[in-house]
Formats: sequence, C-alpha cells, structure tokens
Amino acid sequence: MFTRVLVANRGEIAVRVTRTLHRMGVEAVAVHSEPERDAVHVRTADAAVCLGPGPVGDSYLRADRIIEAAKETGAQAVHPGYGLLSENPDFAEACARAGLVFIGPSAEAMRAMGSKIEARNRMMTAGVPVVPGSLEPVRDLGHAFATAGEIGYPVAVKASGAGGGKGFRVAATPDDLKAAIAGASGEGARFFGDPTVYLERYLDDPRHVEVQILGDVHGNVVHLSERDCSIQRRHQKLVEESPAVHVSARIRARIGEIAVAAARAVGYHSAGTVEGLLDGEDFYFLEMNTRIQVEHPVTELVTGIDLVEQQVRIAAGEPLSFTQDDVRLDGHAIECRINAENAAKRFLPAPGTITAYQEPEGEHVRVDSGVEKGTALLPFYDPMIAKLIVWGPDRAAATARMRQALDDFRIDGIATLLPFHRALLATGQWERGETCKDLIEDRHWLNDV
Ligand code: MV4
Repeated sequence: MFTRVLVANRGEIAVRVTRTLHRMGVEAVAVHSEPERDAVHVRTADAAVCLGPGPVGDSYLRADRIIEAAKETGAQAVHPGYGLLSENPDFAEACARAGLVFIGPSAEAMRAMGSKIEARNRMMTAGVPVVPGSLEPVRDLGHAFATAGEIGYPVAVKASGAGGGKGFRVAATPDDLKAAIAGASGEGARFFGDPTVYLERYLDDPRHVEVQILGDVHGNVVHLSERDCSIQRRHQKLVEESPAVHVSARIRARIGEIAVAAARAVGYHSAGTVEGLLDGEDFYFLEMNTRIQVEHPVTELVTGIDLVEQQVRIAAGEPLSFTQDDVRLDGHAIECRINAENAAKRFLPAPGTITAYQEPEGEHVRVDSGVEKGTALLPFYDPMIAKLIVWGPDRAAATARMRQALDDFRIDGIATLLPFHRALLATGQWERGETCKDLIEDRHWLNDV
C-alpha cells in the first residue's frame, strides 16, 4: 500500500478523500491556490503545496505543477477527485511517466468513453443497449434530415465530445433541426473542441439512472446498484438517491449486468459510473463517467462500501475482496447538494463570506463539506460547498431524516440551496418519486425559497 498520496483537488472532495486515506493509515498531500492556503482541505492534510493564483487554469489545472508537487513531497500516487483533471487521459499518462500511480482507470478507457459516438459503437458491439438513433456523425444537413426522418421526431441532437448536458438540443419537428444542430455543434466546439454531433430518438421524461461499478486490474468487475439523479436543473444534479425509485429487483439485476458488460467492454478498472436513461422498463446506455462522482456517498450508505478506499486498493493492485453476491443493499439514502446559489433568483451564484456555520448531527446523517465559518467563497470555484447525505430503512424514513437535517443545517452570510431543498422535499411530487422536471425548471414557487 502507498504511504503518501497527493490529492489533486479542493473543497469537499479533497477533504473526503483525505479522510479515507487517513483511516487507511496513508498520509495525504494537499495542493491549493494562493487564496486557499488556509482552506479546510489544506488543514486536514499532512503536507501542502501551493500551485499558483486563484483561477483554476493557474492552479488546480496545472498538471505539471501537481506532478512536481507529488515528486517533491514523496507521494507515490495521485487521487484526482472529480472535475478538474479527473477525466484527462493526458494527465493520467503524465503521472505514469513521472512514476506516479494515477488513482483511476487507464488513459485508454478514458479516451474510449470520451467520444460519445465511439462509446455508442463500442457498447452496441458489446451488446449493451443504447438509445435508438445513429451510430455515425451527422455529415451535413441533408444527411441529418434523412437520419432524423428514419429515427422519427422529436430527435435529440448531441455533441460527440460532450457530457453532462452541454451540447444537447431537441428538435421537435424538422423545422427545428437546423437550429438544434447549430446549437449542439457550437457548444461542442466551444466547450470540448469538437463540433461533431449525432442524433438519437428523444425520450420524453425518462429517469436518469446510473450504475456504480468497481473493477480491479485482475479483470473482476462488480456493480453496486444504481442511483437515481432525475432531479436536475439545466443538467446540474440537485438531489440524488439510491436505490432508484420505481426500479424492481428484476430491473436492478438487469441494469447491473448491463453496466458490468459496459465496463468489461473497455477493460475498465477503478470506480466508474455507467449513466443511462430509464424509460419505463427500458434502460439505455448514455455515457460512462470515469471518475468518482459527486453523488457516490448514497451508494456508500446503502452498500457499506467506501468507494474511495476501493479506488486506492485497486490502484495499488489489490484484487477486489468481495464478489457480486457479497454486495447487499440495505435501506435508502438521499443526498442534497448544498450550493451557494439563490434558487429564487434563477439559481444565481451567491458569493460572500460564511458568517455562521452549524452542521446537522445525528445517526445516519453525513455531511461532506469543504467550508467552515469564515470561509470566503471565490468566483473561480464550484458553488457546491457541501453535501448532506442521510440514510433510512426506507425512502419515507430517509426523507423524514433529511427534512430534519435540512432544518438543523445553519449557514449564514450567503444564499444557499437549503431553503430550496426544504421546499422540494415537502412536495407530493417528491413523495411520489416523480422526476420533478416541471417543478424545478420554471415554477413560481421557487420565488419563495
Ligand atoms: C436525453 C434525454 C431524452 N432523450 N437523450 C443528456 C445529458 C444527460 N445528462 C441527460 N440528457 C438527456 N438525454 C434522449 N435521447 C433527456 C436527457 C435529460 C434528462 C434525462 C433524465 C433526467 C433528467 C434530464 C434532464 C435533462 C436532460
């Protein structure tokens, strides 16, 4: 096992990774920007290296500085967290060249999943169901109209290099197709350097269901069941839960097997997520996320498995210590993302300084946070400052515990999503396990939270 690991991230995920490293008897090296030298994630680590000024391009995205920091401090491995450099295959390769273990999948697996068109083709070949549509890029408008006509309207237009909702448009009729392609292609070029788009059948109000998998370097792959992340605003997840509502044991077993097949198709090792759409009983592969995800704690609370510990053990070459049959689901877990945003003002980011901070406590209440009283929120970074995660024997009990914990959570000095979550979890739509799409995108009740 490693004796020192560099955590190449900030905020709550850096704190959370460090906590597991310490429990495993491994030292953690933090990295930070100049304005974050006193941040929680720096203080909890055993050593820290300053990367540069506040903007991520000058600090947390400086792969060269991070690798230098790991070498200087005697770390043997690098944990990238999520976002930032976590899905950058060039960074994973640069780590390897410097003699550092990248705690994540191979660069090849990341590249294979990075192109959505390539991923769709690989999955088709592996027998994994994908959303019906084209398996090739749109060549020109004439080709697009012909393909969309075969698929049938409405069609989804998606950028191949995209992920997480950028570069996604819907054409309800042929009249919308040209603009939808221009929109998706423009975003693909702008955000991912690739204007290539492809077409899928548009599913009306599907559920966003994703399966957590773990693979080791010896070829063992298991799934840890699914999460439902259907409650989103503009593709930003707000609430996640496990297990998914309205998923029977039979469907769970089937989508779990699909996810394991998807992971095997790219020789995947480490923790990964197979993201899909659930339309009635039909599950379709969308994309694979090759990192630890923000919402991983809900899976930890229903399986009792520490996913970061598993990532570290896998990176150290250990085989998985359990099989699929050993994975047991117990109860229900919910996570609310606590963003520094004002829901009443169209989720406008709310910078400022935290003047009072009191976390809820109690059995089966977990807070993963990277802030404290006095923390100044800087415009360069992710507005998600904490995650509130609870467990209960069933969904209703978990909901009741979450509502109490939301009431007990006090954050002063900035606007947060606490009032939004309190209001959302009190609705009948949440109680019935609906997707809450209409409730979040454009409802008047948000003006009061
Ligand atoms: C879709 C879809 C409907 N039909 N694809 C794209 C990015 C991913 N994160 C969600 N995406 C969707 N892709 C087809 N062919 C609907 C969505 C979608 C969505 C799905 C489930 C729950 C919430 C959603 C919010 C926005 C978009």
